[in-house]
Formats: sequence, structure tokens, C-alpha cells
Amino acid sequence: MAPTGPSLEALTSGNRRALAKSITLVESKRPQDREAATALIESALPHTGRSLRIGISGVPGVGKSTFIESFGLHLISEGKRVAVLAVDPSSPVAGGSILGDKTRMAQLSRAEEAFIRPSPSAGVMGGIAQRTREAILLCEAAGYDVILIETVGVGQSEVEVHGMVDFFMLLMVPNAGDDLQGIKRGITELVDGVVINKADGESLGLAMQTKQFYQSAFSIFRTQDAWKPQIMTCSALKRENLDDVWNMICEFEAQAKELGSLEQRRAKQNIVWLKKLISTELEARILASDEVKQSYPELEAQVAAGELTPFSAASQILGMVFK
Ligand SMILES: Nc1nc2c(ncn2[C@@H]2O[C@H](COP(=O)(O)OP(=O)(O)OP(=O)(O)O)[C@@H](O)[C@H]2O)c(=O)[nH]1
Ligand SMILES: [Mg+2]
Repeated sequence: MAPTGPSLEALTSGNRRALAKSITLVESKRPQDREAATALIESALPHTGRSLRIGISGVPGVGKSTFIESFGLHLISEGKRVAVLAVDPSSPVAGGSILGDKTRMAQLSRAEEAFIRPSPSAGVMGGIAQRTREAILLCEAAGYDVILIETVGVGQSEVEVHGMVDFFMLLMVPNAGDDLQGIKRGITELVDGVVINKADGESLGLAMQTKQFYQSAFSIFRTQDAWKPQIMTCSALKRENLDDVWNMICEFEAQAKELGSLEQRRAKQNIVWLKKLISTELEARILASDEVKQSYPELEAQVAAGELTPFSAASQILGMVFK
């Protein structure tokens, strides 16, 4: 059945059901829903852009969901309305990981001021990242002040989430620090802050050592940037030092707004998004052309067999569409 299009009024009035329905509409796989989704997003656009978008990444088990529960409640105590989205490409079925998340975010999911949305299923039209970008806009139109986007620290999803947030946070656990645990090459370029979670009980001392280790490791990166990524410790479970984490993000936001870098970052992200949309759409249309559909299987087989280079196969395919 088609999700009925929720009204802009219901959405902007902060009605959570309207927001949930709106996101369902943008996630719909039905081509005919796309038109309604686009119209809704366009009408919502004047109401967007005023939230702070925070990406939260980290390897499985580092405590992302627990952190979001505690941090979200902290933000609510500061008078904020909080939306939580998840980008989980590994989840095999719709909302695969959210089952655990809903129970781990039990208190937050009951709060009036919070909205939690599971990760869309992998088969969603146009891809998960595209839908998450649109979901961010819808949450903003619904008046959420802070949008938290959880992603598992594996592969491409981190880069994609980085491309849609204002502040990108990496969660880690206390570690002897003899290797750059979980810090893959390249991720240091992405992070705006590192939070060492589970700094509690017996791990407290190790957490402090880990913090020092990363402070010196990070001091050699990104020296030209105005913002120096901060390294903090906290306990999501004991709800300790979450105010420090929030203060760091506020400091970042204040500096970025003053320098105009927040706007620049969003502008760049939108341009990347635009180009991505063009290439996705273009590819879909090319592959949908009758001539291409006919020849494609044979060309693909030849490429696989090494009888044709991918380059010449691509030229032939493009030649069929662009005469
Ligand atoms: N001691 C301690 N344990 C924590 C803390 N935060 C989370 N945990 C525990 O770590 C385990 C994993 O926490 P999650 O919040 O599910 O971690 P996650 O990163 O969301 O995991 P995935 O969703 O599987 O990637 C749970 O058993 C939590 O109770 C903390 O601050 N201190
Ligand atoms: Mg989780």
C-alpha cells in the first residue's frame, strides 16, 4: 500500500507520527511515491538547516547506542529536541540493528523530545545515504535541534555519514594504544572529535593513557585546519563527562559559525550530493535504454572473460545512448 503523503503542516508542527510517515514516504521503493516525496521535501526546505548534525561512528560494541541514549538524554536536559537516525549498511533486513538499539535506547525512545528512526533497508531506492540525507531535512523541518546519526565504523558508510554532518565523532574504547586501534588510514582526516568511551571502573586509568596517546598521535595530523580535533573520555553507561563532549561540540559550532566554515561545509556537501544524484540517475537511465538492455549481458560477459576492456565496453554503451 502507498504511504499517504503527510502534510507539511503536520510535519512542521512537530508531530512525530507525521515525521515517521514522511520518512517512510522518502524511503518508499515505489517510483510513484518519489514525486510526492520530492514535493514534500521541497516544501519543507525553508524549514531546514537550523539543526546541528552530528555523526557518531565506531567499531561494533564500542558503545554507540548506549552513548546516544545517554547523550540524547543529556541534550534533552539542556532543552534540546533530539532526532536519531542510523546508517547501517550491514543490516541484512529493514531495521536489522535497531532491534538492539530500541532496547538500548529505551529511555530516550520514551522521551517526548526524542525521535528515533531505524536504518532503512538496503534495497531502498537511491541508496541508504540518499534517504538519510532526506530524513535529516525532514527531522529539521519537524523542529529537531540536534540530529545524531549512528554508523558502524566499517567501510564506506563512515565516509558517507561524514558527507552529511557538521561534526563527525569517532567513539573508541580504552586501549593500550600500541597501534592506532581502529583508526584506519584516512579516518583521522574525517574526525572532528574522538571520544574514548567506557572510561569507568577499572578502565579509567587506561582511558586516560589512551587519551594522551591519541592526543599526541592527532597533533601530527591536520595542522593546517582551524579546528583541532579534540580527544575526550566519557562513560556512556555511567553518564559521566557527557557535558564535556557537548561543550566541545558547542565550541566547534561557535568557531565554525564565526569562520563561516559550517556554511562552506554544508555547501560542499550539497554539491557532492548533487553530483552523486546526477551520476546515479544517469546510470539508471542508460541501463534502462532498450538498446543497452539488449547488448549489456553480452558486453558484461566479454569484459568478465577478458575479451573486452571495461573502457571499450563503457564507450560502446555510452555510444548507444549519446549518439
Ligand atoms: N563499562 C561500560 N560499558 C559500556 C559503556 N557504553 C556501552 N557499554 C557496553 O558495551 C556494550 C556495547 O554497547 P552498544 O551501545 O550496544 O555498542 P554499539 O557500538 O552500539 O554496538 P553495535 O550497534 O553493535 O555496533 C554493551 O554491553 C554496553 O552496556 C560504558 O560507558 N562503560
Ligand atoms: Mg548500536
